[in-house]
Amino acid sequence: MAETVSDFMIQRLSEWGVKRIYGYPGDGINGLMGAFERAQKKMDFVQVRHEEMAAFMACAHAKFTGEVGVCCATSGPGAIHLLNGLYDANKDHQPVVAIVGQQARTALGGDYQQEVDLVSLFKDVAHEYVHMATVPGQVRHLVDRAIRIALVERTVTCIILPNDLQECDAVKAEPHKHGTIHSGIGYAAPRIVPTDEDLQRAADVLNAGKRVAMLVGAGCLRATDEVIEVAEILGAGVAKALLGKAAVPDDLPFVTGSIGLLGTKPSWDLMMGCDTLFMVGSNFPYPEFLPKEGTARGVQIDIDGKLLNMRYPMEVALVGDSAETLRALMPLLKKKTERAWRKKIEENMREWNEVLKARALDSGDPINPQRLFTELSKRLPDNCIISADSGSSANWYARDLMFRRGMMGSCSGTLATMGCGVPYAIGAKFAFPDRVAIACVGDGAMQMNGMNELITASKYWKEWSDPRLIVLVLNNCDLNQVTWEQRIMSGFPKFEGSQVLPEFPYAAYAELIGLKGIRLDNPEDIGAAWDEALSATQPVVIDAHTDPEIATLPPHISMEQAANFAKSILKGDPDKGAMIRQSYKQMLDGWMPHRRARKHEHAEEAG
Ligand SMILES: Cc1ncc(C[n+]2csc(CCOP(=O)(O)OP(=O)(O)O)c2C)c(N)n1
Ligand SMILES: [Mg+2]
Repeated sequence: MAETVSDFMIQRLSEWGVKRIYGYPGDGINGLMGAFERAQKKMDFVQVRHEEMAAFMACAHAKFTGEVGVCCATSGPGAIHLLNGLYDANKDHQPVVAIVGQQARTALGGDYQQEVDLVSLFKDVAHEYVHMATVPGQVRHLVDRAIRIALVERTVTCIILPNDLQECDAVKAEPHKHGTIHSGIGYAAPRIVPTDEDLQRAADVLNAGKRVAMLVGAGCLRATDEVIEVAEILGAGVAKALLGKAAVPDDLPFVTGSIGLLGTKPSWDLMMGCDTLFMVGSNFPYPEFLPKEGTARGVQIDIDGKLLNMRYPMEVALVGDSAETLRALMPLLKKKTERAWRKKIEENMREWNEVLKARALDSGDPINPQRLFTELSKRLPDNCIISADSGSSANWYARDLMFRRGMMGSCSGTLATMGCGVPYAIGAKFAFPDRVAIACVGDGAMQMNGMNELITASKYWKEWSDPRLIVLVLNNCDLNQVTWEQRIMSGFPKFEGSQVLPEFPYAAYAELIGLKGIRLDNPEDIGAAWDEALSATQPVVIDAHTDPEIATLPPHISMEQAANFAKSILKGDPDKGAMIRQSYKQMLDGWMPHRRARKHEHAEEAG
C-alpha cells in the first residue's frame, strides 16, 4: 500500500519528537486511525473516555515535560468535545496541537452529517494557527507550522483534516515551483535576555529597595537555582503563584508559599510590607493581593512582552527568560547586609506553619480535609507529580503541601476548570511512568469526569513501570468551593438545590474496575491510608469523607467578606450551626496557633 497522507502525517509528527497522541476515534479520522495501526512502534495512541480528557492530557504533557502535547478527535462532536481542554492549555500558555477530522471535501458546504465549521470553531482557542488541509501537499507544512507555532507562541494550534484526504496518497514534497511551500523540522528556543542597560535599570531599583518581595510563577519552574540565589542576595521573601508552586522548594525559610485567595498570610504580609515588588514569570491576576499602587517600586521579567506591566505599574518591565535574565542580573545586584526584613519574613513563616498545623488538627465531621494534605505532605515521595482539581482541593494543595526539589505539580491555573485533576495525573503517568502521580479531586469533579477517566487508568496502568497513581477524592457531598464563594463573596446562604451532590461509593467503584479503593471516614486512619496507597502495586482511589463546613478561608478577610458571611447566616444558611463552629475554630487557629496546636497535642496524648 502506498503511503497515505495520514501515514505521512504521523511520520512527520514523530520526526518532530512526538511519541504519543491522546485521542478518541470516529469516522472523521478513520484514515488517521489506520495510520496509527500501521505505525505502532513509532507512535502511541492513548484512548481516553472523552475528547476533553485527551486535551487535558496533552496539556499535562506540555506542562510536565516542556514538550508539545498532541491530541486528536473526530469531526463534529469529537472536535467540539476537545474545546474546554484546549482552552485550559491556551490560558496557561501551553504548546498543544489538536488534530481533528472533517467531513469529505466533496461534502463540505452541503449541510452534511457532522459537518461543523471547524475553522471558525477553533478560531479563538487556536487563533495563532488553525488550518484545514485541502490537498495532500499541504500536510507537510501544516504539521511543521502547527508544532513550531505552538512552541514559539506557547499556545494551541489546530490542523483540520478532511476524511477523504486522509487516505489519499501522500505528497512529501511539492514540485519546485511557484505557489508551493517547502518547510522543515526543528525548533531551538532562543536565549532571551534584556539589554545591559535595561538590566542595570532593573538592578538599580532592586538595589535601592530595603524590603524586596519576589513573586514567581510558572515562568520560573526551570529557574529554581536562580530564584533562590537572587532572593539570597536581595534578602527577599519569595511568594509563589499557583502554577509556580514547584518553582522553589517550600522548605526554604524565606519562601512564603502561595499567594491570593488560596494563599498564605506571610505572602499577604510580604506584599503589603514590601517597598519593592520583583515579579518574575508570573501573570498572577488579583490586584488586591499585590501592593497598593504607588506603595512599592516595581520590576518585572516575563518571556511574553504582552504580559508585562499589566498587574502593577512597573518601573522596569523587561522581556526575558527567567533563568537567563536572573543569571545576567546577579552580578549587578548588591548583597543586602541589613537582614531585618528577611528575619521578619522567616518569623512570619514559622508562625504560619503553626497556624497550618493547628488548623489541620481541628476536628472535622468526619474528616478535616486539611489533615489529609498535611499527612500527605509528610509522605510525599521524591519526584512525585501532583495535580489539583478546581475546587476546595486547590486551596489545600496550595497551602498544605510542602514541595521539595524535583517535585512537579499543576492545576488549571487560569481557566480554573473542573475536571483536570484525574486526566492531568494520567498524562503525568504516561510522560513519567516511573514517578508517583497523585490527583487531589473533589467529588463534583469526580462525578463530572474523573470517574470515567479512572477507566482509562484501569486500561493502561500495567504499562507503567511504577503503577502508583493515587486519586484522593474529597467526598463532601457538596460543590464546596462555590458554596463558600456564595457565602463569603456574595452573602448568599447555601442553595441546596445547586450545591448538594449525590452520594457515591468511590472506593467501591475503584474496586469494581480493578483498582484499589480505600474508604476513609476516621481521622485516625489518615496516615495509614496514605501509607497503604503509597505502597500499593496498582492505582488507588482514597474516598475521604470530608467536612464541607471547613472554610477555605482567604489569608486576609475584608470587612465586606466578613459582612457577607454574616449575611449568609442571617439569611438562613441550612448548615449554619456547623459552619459557625468550624469557622470560629479555624479563625482562632489563625490568632493563637501555638496555644491551639498545643491543646491538640495534649488532647491527642490524652487519648
Ligand atoms: C467546568 C466547570 N464548571 C463549574 C465550575 C465552577 N466551580 C468551581 S469549583 C466548583 C465546585 C467543585 O466541587 P467539588 O469538585 O466537589 O470540589 P469541592 O470544592 O467540593 O472540594 C465549581 C462548581 C468550574 N470551575 N468549572
Ligand atoms: Mg465536593
